[in-house]
Order: sequence, then C-alpha cells, then structure tokens
Amino acid sequence: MTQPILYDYHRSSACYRVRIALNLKGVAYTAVPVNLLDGEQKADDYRARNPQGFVPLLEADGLHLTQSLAIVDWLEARHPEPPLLPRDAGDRAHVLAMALAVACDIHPLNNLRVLKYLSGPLGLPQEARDAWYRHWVAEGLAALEAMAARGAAGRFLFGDAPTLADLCLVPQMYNARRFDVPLDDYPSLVRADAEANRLEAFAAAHPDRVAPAPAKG
Ligand SMILES: N[C@@H](CCC(=O)N[C@@H](CS)C(=O)NCC(=O)O)C(=O)O
Repeated sequence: MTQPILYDYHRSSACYRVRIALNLKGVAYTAVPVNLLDGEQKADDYRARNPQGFVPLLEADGLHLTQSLAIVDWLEARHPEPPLLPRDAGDRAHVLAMALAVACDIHPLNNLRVLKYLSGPLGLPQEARDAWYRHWVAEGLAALEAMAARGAAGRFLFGDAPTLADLCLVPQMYNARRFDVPLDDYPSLVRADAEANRLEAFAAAHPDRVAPAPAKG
C-alpha cells in the first residue's frame, strides 16, 4: 500500500492536528510542504485537489481528503486503534464539543487569512488586529477551560488517553503562545497541553520538528 501524502504547512494548526493523529495511529506518511506565505495553496493544480485552497489535504486510498476533522474521522474509521473518541455516547459528544469549540469557534477567527483581511482590506492597525486575536482566543479558551472541568480527573482534556479534543487543544495553545496570549487563567488546558506534549506522537508533530516549505526563489 502506498503511503498517504500530507500537504502540510508546519505552522498550520489544522495540519498540526492531522500530524498528531497520523502519529498516534502509527500511520507513516509523506509530507509535501505547501508554502502558504507564497500562496502555493491558491495555485490551480492545488485547488484542483482542494477547492477551498487550504491545508491540510491528505491523499490516501485514491481520495483527496480535506478539512482536518474530516481527515481525522477518516483515519479513525480506517485505523481504529488507538481510538480518539470515547465509546460512551455522552462522553463522545463532550469530547467532540471541546474539539469543535476550538476548530469551529476559536481557530476560524484567529487564522492567518482573517488577520490579513483585518490589516489589509479593512485597514486595521496592528494593535487592533492583536486585540481581535487576543479577545477571541481568550473568550474561547475560557469556555474550553470550563468544559474541561468535566474531565479534570484525567491526565488529558478528557480522561487518561489523548482524544480528538487534545489534538485540537495542543495546536491552539502553540498558536496562543506565539501571539503572547497569557494562559494563567486556563490551568486545566495548560496541564493537558503539557501532558500531551510529553508523548512522542505530539512532540514529533510540533512545528519546530517539521520541515518548513522552501520559499520560492
Ligand atoms: N477548517 C479547516 C481550516 C483549514 C485552514 O484554515 N487552513 C489554513 C492554515 S491553518 C490555510 O490553509 N490557510 C490558507 C489561506 O488562508 O490562504 C480545517 O480544519 O482543515
């Protein structure tokens, strides 16, 4: 069987989620770096595979899989061990809610294209752009901290094994640190993030361990 190909950008939170999932599942893959700063994701040949013009994109089993959580869902179906969602329906819904709180409510407001639109077409100064970032990240993390209280007895965001919620948390915390968001008010998140990063599957997916895309000459 040929290895899946991950179209990847080292600092992309959505790619980081997929790298962690691939590592946790023990799925070997080939990474193809896509340089977002050079706009490679908007090229016609790339958009032919992902019309949204985003990373990640996973080519596997003849499929072009897009959207990080859909990719993780495919991996979960194809490589069920270790499971990334609890079996109990209520616990599963809770873990999904935490993952979606990051992926649907925090990340879309703080990703690069939104920040670029604020400072470009809308002409907001850097301080306003930074305030936007910090406001939405702080509001989202505060809610996630309260949601995490339900699994507080475990090592991770929920229980003693990493779940989809940790896959979403760790890249978001990395991103928040890059933008100097204070994290003292989120002790459960800081603890779960540290615990996850002790695992090689998470550590190996860290942007500093991933080759950045070469810039165009
Ligand atoms: N909801 C998507 C988000 C994907 C996304 O926003 N990717 C960003 C990098 S984190 C991207 O490709 N941005 C390219 C651009 O804005 O031009 C997912 O989870 O895969």
